[in-house]
Formats: sequence, C-alpha cells, structure tokens
Amino acid sequence: MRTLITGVTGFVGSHLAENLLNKEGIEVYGIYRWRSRMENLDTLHRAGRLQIIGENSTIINARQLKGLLKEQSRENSLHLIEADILDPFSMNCLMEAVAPDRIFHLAAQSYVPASQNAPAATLTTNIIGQVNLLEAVRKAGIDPQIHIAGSSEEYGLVYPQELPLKETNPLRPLSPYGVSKVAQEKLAIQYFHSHGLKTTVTRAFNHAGPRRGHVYFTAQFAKQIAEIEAGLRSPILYVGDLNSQRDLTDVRDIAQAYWLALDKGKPGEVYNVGSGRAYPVGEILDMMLAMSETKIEVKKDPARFRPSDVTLLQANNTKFCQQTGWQPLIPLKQSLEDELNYWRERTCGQSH
Ligand code: A2R
Repeated sequence: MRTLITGVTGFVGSHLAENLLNKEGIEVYGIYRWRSRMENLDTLHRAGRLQIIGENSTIINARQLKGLLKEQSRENSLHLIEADILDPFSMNCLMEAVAPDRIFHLAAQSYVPASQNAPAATLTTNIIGQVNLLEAVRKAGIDPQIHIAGSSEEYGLVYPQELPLKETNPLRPLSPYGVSKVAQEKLAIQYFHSHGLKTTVTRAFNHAGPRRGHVYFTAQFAKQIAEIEAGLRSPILYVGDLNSQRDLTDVRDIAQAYWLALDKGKPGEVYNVGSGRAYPVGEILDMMLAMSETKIEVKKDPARFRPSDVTLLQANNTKFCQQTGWQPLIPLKQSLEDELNYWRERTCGQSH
C-alpha cells in the first residue's frame, strides 16, 4: 500500500511517518519544501531511512518524477518529494506519479497566534492548499482514502455545560486558524458528496510529546525548564494563563488515530480525537516542574496572555473510539517527560 503524508516535516507528520514505517507492507511518501526544517526527521535520517527523491534535479513533469521514483525508491524508507500544496503544478505531478492509496493531509499553517497576525496567509495555505490537493486527486483519476486533519480549535467558544464536546456541538472558531480548519472540513465533506472522494476528517484536541515546537505551551514550559537546568537562564519560568483547560494526548497516539481514521473510520464522517480528559494548564505545569530537581520560580508574563484564546477544551471521543477501537495508550506524565527530555537534549546540544 502506498501512503502519502503532506506536512511530514512537521510535529505530527514525522511521528506518523515513523508509525507507518513500523507497519508491514506500507510504502511511505511525504512532501517537503526547499526551505523546510528537517530536524523532525533526524531520527529517520540517522537510521538511514530517509530517501530524497530527485535531490538537486528539477521536476518537469509527472513522467519524469515517476522515473525518479522507480530508480531511487528504497525499502523501509520515507521518500521525500519536493512539492508545495499552494502550487497546483507540483500537486498534480505528485498525485499522478505517486498515485497513493491513502493520503494523510497534515500540511498547514498550524499555529493559532500566527493566524491572528497573518490571517490571509493562514486561510490561503490551509484552504487553497487543500483545494489544490483534492483537485490534484481528481485530475490524476485516482481514488485514495484521504485523511483531513481538522482541529479542536474549530469549536472555539465553548460553554462549560457543553463539555465534553461532541462532534455535533456548534462550531464557533475564535481565530482565523479555527475558521480555516472549519473550511477544510466543509470542503472535505463537500468533495465527498459532490465528487465521491473518500475523505475522513478528524478534529484532534491538543497533543504533546517529543518534537513539539517551542511556541506551544507544553514546549514553552519544557524549553524554559531545560534552559534553567542547563544554566542558560535564571531560575524563573514565565507563564501565561494557567486556568485554561486542555485535553492532551500523546502525539504518537494521535498518529495511530490518524491511521485508524482511514483504516476503520467511515468516509464522509468527522471524528473527535482526544483523550477525553481535561487538565488545567497550571496542573500540567506542576507535573513538569516536579520532573526537575532544580528549584524554579513561576512568574506571570502579561505578554503571554491572549484574550481571544479558547479556554475550555475536552473531547467526547465516543464516536471515534467505538468506530475504530482507538484508545490513547501513553499516559500524560510520560508524554510530558518525553517532551522535557527532548528539550533537554536540544538545549544540551546548543549549550555545547
Ligand atoms: O514549513 P515546512 O516546509 O516544514 O512544512 C510544513 C507543512 N506546510 C506545507 N507543506 C507544503 N506546502 C505548504 N505550502 C506548506 N505549508 C506548511 O505543514 C510542516 O511540515 C507542516 C506543519 O507542521 P506543524 O506546524 O508542526 O503542524 P502539526 O502540529 O504537525 O500539525 C499537523 C496538522 C495540521 O494540519 C494542523 O493544523 C493540525 O494537524 O492540527
């Protein structure tokens, strides 16, 4: 079976690639851009399981790309192909040459605050990028199963009596990012009904674990703790709102959920993916502080408060669990510890 991951250089994409490579009989393809940060693929690179197709050559058409794939494909490797979801030409070449059986569409401008600062860019990447992908599938005349990564940010404004959130809850996004994810979802379902594309949408709640980018709250905590331990900053950890509640799942459990969404989920459906447990951010911080032997003072930083933040998120995951048998397996403490250790390693590398 041929699988294609867009956004494979990202946090979830890199874990999904490892997940798929550990399954039997699955060829894994992913896309990158010339300026993509490759550090999330370091583990695969070090294991000799990364193969860049047509490196330093210009892709002129799908036939040439097909030829390169034939010559350069390697077993048990992630095959990287240069493509941009905003570019119909590269998406068309990609779909025709790879002809995937399953597509995991993760590529996106994924950072909520950046969507407030650059709303048009976020809407363009997320919505038009997906249109290019879906149209490329149609143009190639292929019939893959397609996973679309939505987000709990689609729920946006949530009232306490609505928790835990069911898929049927009203969507009241509070950021251009949330709006873009609602649009991605609606497009996916529209292409299912109008064109028969086999799209399945997940709304994943927050995820934690190694490789989480430093702008997200768990990684902000982890990075500061690691830097304090390494003596790179004074023992003060700056925080924003500690009262928000977040439903956190390990990224490796999320990767498996995305696989199951296509393996066992129904096309044309939308599923919540989350642990079903909500923790106040302050409690998550306390768990991480308890993992350090260094005495750390916590201080509020007004710059870290964002008034339009979504404050309450907790998934009702019954629909997805019943349909696919998925259960999150990695305890939150383990995810946070792995994330902290990831930042300790990175910080150690920097301080040397
Ligand atoms: O920035 P890059 O080149 O490293 O690639 C990012 C990719 N991406 C794109 N790929 C192709 N064409 C584009 N125009 C384009 N723009 C962005 O999306 C990167 O590989 C990925 C985003 O990774 P993260 O920011 O780490 O997102 P994360 O947390 O892995 O989220 C995955 C999905 C996204 O759709 C989120 O909105 C959703 O799950 O929650």
